[in-house]
Amino acid sequence: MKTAFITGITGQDGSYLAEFLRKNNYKVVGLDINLSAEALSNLSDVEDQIILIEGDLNNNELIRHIVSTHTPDEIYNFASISFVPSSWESVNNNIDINARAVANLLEAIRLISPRTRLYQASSSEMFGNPSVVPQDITTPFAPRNPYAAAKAFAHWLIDCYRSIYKLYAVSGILYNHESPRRPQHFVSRKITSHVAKIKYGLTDKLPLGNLEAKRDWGYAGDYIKAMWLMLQQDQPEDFLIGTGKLHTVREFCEIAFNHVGLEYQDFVVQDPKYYRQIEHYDLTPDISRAKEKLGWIPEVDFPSLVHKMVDCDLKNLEKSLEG
Ligand code: F7E
Repeated sequence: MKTAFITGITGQDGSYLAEFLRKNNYKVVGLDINLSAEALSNLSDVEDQIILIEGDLNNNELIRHIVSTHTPDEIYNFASISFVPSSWESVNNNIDINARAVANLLEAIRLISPRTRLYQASSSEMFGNPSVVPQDITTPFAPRNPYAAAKAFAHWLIDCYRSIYKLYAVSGILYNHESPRRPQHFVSRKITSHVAKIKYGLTDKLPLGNLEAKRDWGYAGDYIKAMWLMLQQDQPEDFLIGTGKLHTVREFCEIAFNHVGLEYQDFVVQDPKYYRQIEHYDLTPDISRAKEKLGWIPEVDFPSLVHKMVDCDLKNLEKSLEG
């Protein structure tokens, strides 16, 4: 039985991966800063099958203790401050969690368990507003916010440890990946949760920022398989993971509202508060390497993703209204 250690286990990616690894007979150890009942809701199907530890990824002593106690075969580092606009309000926190903690994790592996394989959650945000479309593994990074800058630091550190210490450490450069478990401040879930509330008459407005902003949105449940595959290769390598297709926020709204028989134009209002200082329009990857080397392809297409999220928000709301 293999052992995996997942940081940020209660989040969207952590919880889907925990379910996937349990199905594949892994022993799963998970860390999160908050293990309240609400925070654990994503893990309800596997909570009693995993070892949960409440703590901070920046607690170096704790991380070393976990690595030496469990000597995991695989570590997946998802713990992160991931909302881009707020990275300007907490620059030091961003550096602590998204950069410094990765250094601590790498040192723990190097000193205690060098055979442990590490997956680091890198981000398409590291490319900034790229002139090369689609991006590939040779596209230069040009971070445009503290989140992306900290992620780029961690990304290069992984690269250094891989080449100097020969650790099996890799970064997945992931594009936006969504699901019913996405927190509601991200635009995808903000839209689908509002569609459900509007359908049930609980609100009649959805305030949004730039409707022409484009993203490459995929399904998180697909992407965790790519992460796992990245740790099962003969040689450690980084990969870009996305769908290769761009859609606007406007298209997202159109599909989500149409799914419940409504028109987005009747409810969406534009609020300057949600505009970004710098917007990226062309973030989409060339996924041919992932297809060829990992045998990975995204299975859920864009309309199905939006429908899945709306359906789940409708169901949850029905349940809470009944209760
Ligand atoms: O914004 C536009 C906004 O906040 C998507 C994180 O996982 O993916 C995510 O970062 C787009 C942007 O995600 C609203 O301007 C319009 O263009 O859902 P988001 P993100 O910033 O792309 C990357 C890959 C990560 O690594 C991050 O950790 O939607 N937009 N109106 C809006 N966005 C929000 N949040 N709210 C709006 O009202």
